Amino acid sequence: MDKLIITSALTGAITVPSQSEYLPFKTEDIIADAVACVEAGASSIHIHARNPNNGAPSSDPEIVREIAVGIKERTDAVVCITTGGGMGMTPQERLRGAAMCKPELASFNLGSMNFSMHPVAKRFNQLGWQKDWEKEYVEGTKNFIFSNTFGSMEIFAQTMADNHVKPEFEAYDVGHLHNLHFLVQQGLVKGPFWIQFVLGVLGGLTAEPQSLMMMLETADRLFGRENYQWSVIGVGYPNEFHMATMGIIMGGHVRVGLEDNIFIRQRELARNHELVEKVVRLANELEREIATPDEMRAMLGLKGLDAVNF
Ligand code: KMH
Ligand code: ZN
Repeated sequence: MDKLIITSALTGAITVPSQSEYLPFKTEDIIADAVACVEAGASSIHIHARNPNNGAPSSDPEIVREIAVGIKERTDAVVCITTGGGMGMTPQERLRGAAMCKPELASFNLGSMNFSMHPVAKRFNQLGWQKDWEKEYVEGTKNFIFSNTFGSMEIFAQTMADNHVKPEFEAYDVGHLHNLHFLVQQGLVKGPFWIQFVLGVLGGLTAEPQSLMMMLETADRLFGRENYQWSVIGVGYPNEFHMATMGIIMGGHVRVGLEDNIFIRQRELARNHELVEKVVRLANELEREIATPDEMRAMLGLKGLDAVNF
């Protein structure tokens, strides 16, 4: 098996500060978490911008750039910039950071879907919210459609190609793989593909072994096993570590981070680097070696840090 690529998704746009005191949202805290995760064994860092004053998700490309620069100054990690953004952002807003920074990787979401975390609101309506924007934001996800139409996917594909950014394809359901197949047929994207299976979102496929197997069988049939590499996210706890274990034993790769899960074990909040350390421990036990950033670059054919614009 190839060495294991571990991606750390530090903050995202779904987890809110009330959920965890460890969620980084100040630019320097996001960078510090990235450094700690790379030291722990992550070779790739998935970034979103946050308003450094109140922690709200932001699409400000200058903040994205500051984060990317800070990570590059202190690590040799592969930076993957989100184009998924957060609730209420247009596709054009979501693309700004990646278009400006021209990173080695950017996320490319493969279809529209419900994407909700509204059940979380109940707990904080009792406990109280830390930030004034959180209640409306979290409750608002009940009616949120994460929009990735064929029209916007065409723009994402074109923008990434123009800026020499390799897409990290985010597939939340089996139909998303068929959407990717359609984009291939249209000549909008070509392999070999780097696919992230995102399992456990409320609105997408569950984080169960059967779901992952169905995704893999479909991807094998559509693209051929030799034409893609995959990583898996289990959203929530213990999903993150169940899916990580499957990624480790099946020759896939793994993403963890507070964007997707806030717990290191039952009822115990995690720091970002602790999630990476736990995956490294699992991989050690299962005798799978960990990839360095440069080994990841070689495996995925990435353009290298010299070719980014940050
Ligand atoms: N928040 C994750 C479930 C993106 O940034 O483009 C998916 C994600 C999407 O990371
Ligand atoms: Zn993300």
